Amino acid sequence: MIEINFDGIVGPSHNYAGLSPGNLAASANAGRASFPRAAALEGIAKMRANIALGLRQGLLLPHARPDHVWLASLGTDAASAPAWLRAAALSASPMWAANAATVSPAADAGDGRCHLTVANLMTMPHRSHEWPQTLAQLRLAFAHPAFQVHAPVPPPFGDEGAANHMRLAATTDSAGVEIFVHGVGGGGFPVRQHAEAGRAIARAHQLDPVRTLHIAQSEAAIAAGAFHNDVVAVADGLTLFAHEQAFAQPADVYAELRRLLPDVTIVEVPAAEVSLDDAIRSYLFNAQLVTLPQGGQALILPAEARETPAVWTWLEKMVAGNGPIRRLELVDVRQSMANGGGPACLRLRVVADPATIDPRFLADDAKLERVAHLIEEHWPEQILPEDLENPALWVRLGEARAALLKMLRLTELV
Ligand code: SUG
Repeated sequence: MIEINFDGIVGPSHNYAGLSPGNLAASANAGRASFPRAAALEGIAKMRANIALGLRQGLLLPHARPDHVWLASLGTDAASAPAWLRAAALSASPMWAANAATVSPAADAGDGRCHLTVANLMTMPHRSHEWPQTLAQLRLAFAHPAFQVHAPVPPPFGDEGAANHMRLAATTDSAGVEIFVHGVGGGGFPVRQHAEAGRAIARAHQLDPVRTLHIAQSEAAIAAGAFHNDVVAVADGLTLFAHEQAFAQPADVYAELRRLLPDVTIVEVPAAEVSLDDAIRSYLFNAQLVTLPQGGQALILPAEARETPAVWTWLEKMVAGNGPIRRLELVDVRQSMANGGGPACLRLRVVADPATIDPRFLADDAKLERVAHLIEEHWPEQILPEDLENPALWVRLGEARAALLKMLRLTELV
């Protein structure tokens, strides 16, 4: 069993329509020109850098955009829909694979299978129509009996997938502690993860209630723009890396973790050294915290972490110390960052035997190089807000995705 990071390939419609209230980066960049080709190539470069570190890499595919099926279900189409609805049907948001599903490794589940529940993403209209296409992909990729793929939790219980879920475990094969993090208040911004959704998923995944925590995110974090827990905390192995203001009751959370996992290391970043605003601006906690094959943990950080002085000072001090995180790797995912999605948003972690996964969803350098060439040929260089109204763009988006599906022999996803 190993951890495989499935990254969402950035779709050809990547644009800045400002569709996510509470997501400060996306709101600040609304109306700007986007660069889908560069965005997708940044994502490919991140995947290749992770492979170079010895990590296993998988892929998830962009969705059909505009989503004609969704628009039809609303009694409209791309030509006659109001502008905001058209933009919602064109969003490339499925790139943020951390929001695709919640994953419980086999070692945690009563039936010894790896469980995945596709996220309903119901709070934001542009994300609420992702799940049917995500579910189709997960059912293909994880068709082996080692997995069980579940349909989403029904409304009104909002679920944002792995972005609000953490797991701590000594090894990939040993039973872990799973933590579901929900919002209670958002300080004027929407709360996207509902407590009842986490409880429903824990039941469906047959998790041991004794080793499952349902905890509240702090209202201050959501109000500061951390609408997903993975913007203020991340876990890997026996390490929890969190901001002091991530959770509503941090002392209780830490005490419970220390009781369940006496070897846990909690690396808490004090607000006095890194403010919540700096943490969110730099996406410090949206790093991929990974265990390297040669041992030791690394943080794969957005380049913005280095450009935020308080954050970089703190990180340098941390890696010079005796803690478990010894290595810092920077990646440039600026196009995604400008929509509020960092390195960890772009990936979904699955613990599995790679032989049980449909190989079309697994990536190596050679495949990623071919995908990069296809992106260079087919992805639009730039999208301006007014381009979203242009039927020629909609046709081009369909052709670009079709070319990718054909190359990866995934044409059943059409
Ligand atoms: O849901 N941005 C995404 C960013 C998701 C980040 N994911 C994690 N933290 N795991 C969101 O807010 C912006 C799209 C736009 O405005 O066009 C957007 O959907």
